[in-house]
Amino acid sequence: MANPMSMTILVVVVLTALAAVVQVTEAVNYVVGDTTGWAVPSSSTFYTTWVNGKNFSLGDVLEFNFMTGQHDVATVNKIAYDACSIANTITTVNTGPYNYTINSTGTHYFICTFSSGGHCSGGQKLAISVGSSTSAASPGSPPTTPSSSPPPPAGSSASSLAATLPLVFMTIALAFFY
Ligand SMILES: *[C@@H]1O[C@H](CO)[C@@H](O)[C@H](O)[C@H]1NC(C)=O
Ligand SMILES: *[C@@H]1O[C@H](CO)[C@@H](O)[C@H](O)[C@H]1NC(C)=O
Ligand SMILES: [Cu+2]
Repeated sequence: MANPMSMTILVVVVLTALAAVVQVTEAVNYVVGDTTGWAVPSSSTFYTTWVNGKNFSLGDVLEFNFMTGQHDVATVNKIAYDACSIANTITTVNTGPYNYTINSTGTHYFICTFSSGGHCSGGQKLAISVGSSTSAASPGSPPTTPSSSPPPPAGSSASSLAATLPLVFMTIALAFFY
């Protein structure tokens, strides 16, 4: 059966696996615009500045604070984001406050469609870049100079690998007993 050496290895392996799980599932809640909330800001670069220095990851939550009927949150593509076009929104949420859970990698674009895009033109627009995993180094490219092609969606494979990693560790650990 188990000798002290294999027991020690088992404990180390299990702890490593647990650490991996905790790191992957850790999610951050961001209040968009902090105390300003989701509004027409005093400076048109307000949300670009707010994004600076933040590392967004899968599972993180963006909390859009606004009064229902005064603003909305629409997801759009880069072209609509740049032009503040409200003609081709992907999704629109009219009820505030609204928690958006980040569920894909790449760049996510949000605008307010009020005043035929006037709120967006006034700076109520948000673009965030999402890396592949919590622990992995983010691409680090500033959202002020986005490339024409979005980063490859490598997130699903990375996170599924992270999820199966503890299982692999457990299998190796059990092998010491049989
Ligand atoms: C974002 O990630 C980079 C590289 O991993 C790190 O240097 C930086 O401190 C992180 N920023 C924040 C706000 O956590
Ligand atoms: C959004 O998330 C925050 C933090 O978890 C929570 O306090 C708040 O009640 C949530 N709001 C909505 C509308 O779900
Ligand atoms: Cu608005």
